[in-house]
Amino acid sequence: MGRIPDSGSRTNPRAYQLRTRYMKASATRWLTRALATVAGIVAGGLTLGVGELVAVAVDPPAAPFLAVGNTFVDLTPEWLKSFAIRTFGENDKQVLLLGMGVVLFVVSAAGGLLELWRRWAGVAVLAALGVVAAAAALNRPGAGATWILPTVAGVLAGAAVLALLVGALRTPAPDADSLEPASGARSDRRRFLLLTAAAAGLAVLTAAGGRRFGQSLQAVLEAREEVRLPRPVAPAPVVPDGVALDVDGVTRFTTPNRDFYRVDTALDVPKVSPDEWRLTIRGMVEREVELDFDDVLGLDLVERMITLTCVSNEVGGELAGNAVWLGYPLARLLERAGPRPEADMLLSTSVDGFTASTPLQAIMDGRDALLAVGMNGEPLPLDHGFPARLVVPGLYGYVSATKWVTELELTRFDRATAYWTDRGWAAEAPIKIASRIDVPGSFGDVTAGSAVVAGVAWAQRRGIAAVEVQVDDGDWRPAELADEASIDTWRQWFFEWDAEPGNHTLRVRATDGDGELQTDEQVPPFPDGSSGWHSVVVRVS
Ligand SMILES: Nc1nc2c(c(=O)[nH]1)N[C@H]1C(S)=C(S)[C@@H](COP(=O)(O)O)O[C@H]1N2
Ligand SMILES: [Mo]
Repeated sequence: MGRIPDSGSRTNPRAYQLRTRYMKASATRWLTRALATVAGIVAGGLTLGVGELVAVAVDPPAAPFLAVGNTFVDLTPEWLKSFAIRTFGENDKQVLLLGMGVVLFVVSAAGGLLELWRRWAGVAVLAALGVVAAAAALNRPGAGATWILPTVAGVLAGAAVLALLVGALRTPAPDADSLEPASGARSDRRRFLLLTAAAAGLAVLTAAGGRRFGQSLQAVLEAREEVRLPRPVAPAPVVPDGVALDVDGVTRFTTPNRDFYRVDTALDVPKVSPDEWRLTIRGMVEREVELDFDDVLGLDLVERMITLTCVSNEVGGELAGNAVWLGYPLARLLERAGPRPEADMLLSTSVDGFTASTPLQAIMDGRDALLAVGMNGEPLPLDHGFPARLVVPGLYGYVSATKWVTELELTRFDRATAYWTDRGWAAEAPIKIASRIDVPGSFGDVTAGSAVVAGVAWAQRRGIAAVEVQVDDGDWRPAELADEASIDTWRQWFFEWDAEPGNHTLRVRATDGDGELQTDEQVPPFPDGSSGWHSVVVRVS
C-alpha cells in the first residue's frame, strides 16, 4: 500500500479506464467530423444531381452547375480568358468545370462540418450556393422564371439530406459509467451509413440521368443551330401581298413556328441528331435507297406554302397552321427507289415508332408532297419533326405528316395499317372544307354600328371559292376574300356587318374551288374529321 497511483499503469484500473474512455471519445469526435464532411459532400452532390434532372424538364441550360459555369465564362475578363485559352487550349472548359467541382467539393464538405457544429448552419451554406446558382440561371439568355426550379429542387433535396445525415451523427453522450458508447450511438452510426449510401446513390443516379437526357437535347439543339439550309432551286411561288388582311384578331396568314399547333404521340420530344439520321426507302421497290441528312440538303429543294390540318380539329378549332416548307418532292424521292406497280400505300415510320399510311396516288399525282427539312426559313423545330418530316397537301396529318421520319416503305392497303388506322380512324382522310370566325370572338362584345367579322377558311387541294356569313336567321351574304396564295393554303375573309344592339348569332360557311358547299351536318372528328358550320354568339351594345 501507500504507492502513488500511476495513471499510466495497468495496475490502476480506474485510471486506465478513464484514459481509454478519453481516447475513445476523442477518436469518436474525429470520426464524427469526418463523417459530417462526407454528409456535406453527398448533400452537395445530390443538390447538383437533382438540379440536373429537373433541368431536363425545365430547360437544360437551367441546370445550376451549367448556369454558374456559363455565367462564369460570360463574366470572365478578356485577359483571364486569353490566359486560360493560352494555358489550357481546347481544354479550357474542362479546366473551368473541374475547378468549379473542386470549389464545390470543399464548400460542401465545410457545409457538413458547419451543420455538425450548429444545426442549420450547413443548410445555410447550401442555400447561399443556391442563391448564386439561381441568380446565374435567371440571367442566362432566354431564361424564364421557371429556370430557378432546378436549383430550388436541388437545394431542397440537398438540405433535407444534410439535416437528416448530420442529425443521425449527433449521438447521445455515452453513458458515464460504461466503457462502450451507448448502444444507440452504434445503431445511429449504422443508420447514418445506410442513409449516406442511399443519398450518394441517388445523387449519382439523378446526375447521370440528367446529364444523359439533357446532353442529348442540348446536343441536338446545337446541331440544329448549325444546320445551313440550302436555298430552294426555284424560289417559292410569289405570295401576293393581298393574302393577309389588316384586321385585328384575324388568324395570321403565316403561322410563326412557335405558335404552330403541335400534335403527336411523343411524351418526350424525340431528339434526333442530324449526323445520325438516316432515311430508308424500302418495301415494294426496285432497289432500296438510303439517304443521310447531307444527302437531302444536297438535293434540289423547293419551297411551298402549305396549310397543315389535324383530323382532331373541332368545328371552329385551332388545330391548323400555315407555313412555308422547304423540302424535296416525295414523288421524285420515291422514283429513285422505283416503286413497283403493285404498291398503293406509302407507310412512313418515325424514330418514335409512329406510323402513317398515305395513298401513294396522292403523293404521285403532282401535288407538292414533300420530305421537308425547313419551316418558315428555319430548320424544323424539334417539336415539328427535326431533322425531317413529311408534308402532304390535302390530307390530315395522321395519314401523311410523319415527323422525325426515318423509313418510307412502299406497300399495300390490303397488307398494312398504321398507328391511327389501327385505332379505328379512317384510312382515307382528305381534309374537309372548313371555315372559322376569328373576330368577333365567341361571346364577344361588339359596338353597335359598322363592325368587321373575319376569319379563315380552308379546303386544301381545291381552294376556297366563296365564303358566306349569316346573321341570326337572315340571308347568307357573301364575304370578301383575301387573295389566294395557292389552293393548298387557307384563305382569309372578312364581312362588314351593320351591327344592331342585342344578342346575335353569326354563322359562316365556305364553298371550295370545285363548287362544293361546306356541309352543315355536324359530325365529331372521329373517324375522318369534323364537319358543320362554325357560329359565334355576340352581344352588341
Ligand atoms: N412521329 C409523329 N409524327 C406525327 C404525329 C405523331 O404522333 N408522331 N402526329 C401526326 C398528326 S395527327 C398531325 S395533325 C401532325 C401535326 O404536325 P405538327 O405537330 O407539326 O403540327 O403530325 C403528324 N405527324
Ligand atoms: Mo392530327
